[in-house]
Amino acid sequence: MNRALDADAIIVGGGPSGLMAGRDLALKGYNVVIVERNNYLGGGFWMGGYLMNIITIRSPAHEILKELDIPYENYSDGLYTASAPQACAKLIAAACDAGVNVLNMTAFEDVILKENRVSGVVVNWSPVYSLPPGLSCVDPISVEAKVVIDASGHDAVVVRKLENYGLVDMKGTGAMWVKASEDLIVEKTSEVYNGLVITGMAVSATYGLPRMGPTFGAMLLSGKKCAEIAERVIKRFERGENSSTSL
Ligand code: 48F
Repeated sequence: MNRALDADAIIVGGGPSGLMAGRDLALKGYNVVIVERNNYLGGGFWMGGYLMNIITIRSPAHEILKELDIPYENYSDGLYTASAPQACAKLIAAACDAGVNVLNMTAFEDVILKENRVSGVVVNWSPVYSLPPGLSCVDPISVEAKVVIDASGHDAVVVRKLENYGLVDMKGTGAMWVKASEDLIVEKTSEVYNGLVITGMAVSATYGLPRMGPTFGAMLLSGKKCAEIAERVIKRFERGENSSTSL
């Protein structure tokens, strides 16, 4: 908990994109905290589509499978398959081995906004939200960081908060088109508001990109790109510079 209160990066959501981003940032030496509302990490990475245990990965994301020592098979030209539980378990282990801190059973509730910059998050213990009103008067806590990452999947909870405040325009995910969606998610992974970087399906929900189904290469590639962008945001913060980025 103490390390969580001194974070360089706070990642909301411990699915594949958040784990990938966290692992790469932690390997660079940053203090990373993943805030996850469930008691387990992995998000939608534990299963392929329609209750299948196989996930698909398109080239060039299979290079990340190699990097994480995840076994895979070549299904057809440029298309690879892997065991979902094995891939998910290995990615979680890689993030933890790299030094990522995890606050599980912890739900994102709000952002800290200072001088038009997302400067941290307000979180609470997840079960508080299911308690009867008379028992639920538990105040949340706020945790500051040099960068906040929205990796909360389709819900894009951090971006949605900024939309509620009238600060960004969130489009919501569009209809299915797997290939276009994968490429666009990686391309649009970015700092959408000063101090806030988005990755994974949160990118799709923010920009109105097509849905994609049980294919995960873009989640891993987006997480990697997110870590690079987040590092630039951290360095900018440490230099005392601000930015006026917005959607
Ligand atoms: O949904 P999730 O796996 O997001 P992702 O990393 O990957 C998407 C794929 O799994 C799949 C897909 C691609 O084929 O479409 O769905 O973009 O992981 C999101 C994580 O965020 C957590 C949630 O429990 C999950 O583990 N999360 C969502 N809302 C909150 C949250 C919240 N308010 N506070 C904390 N964690």
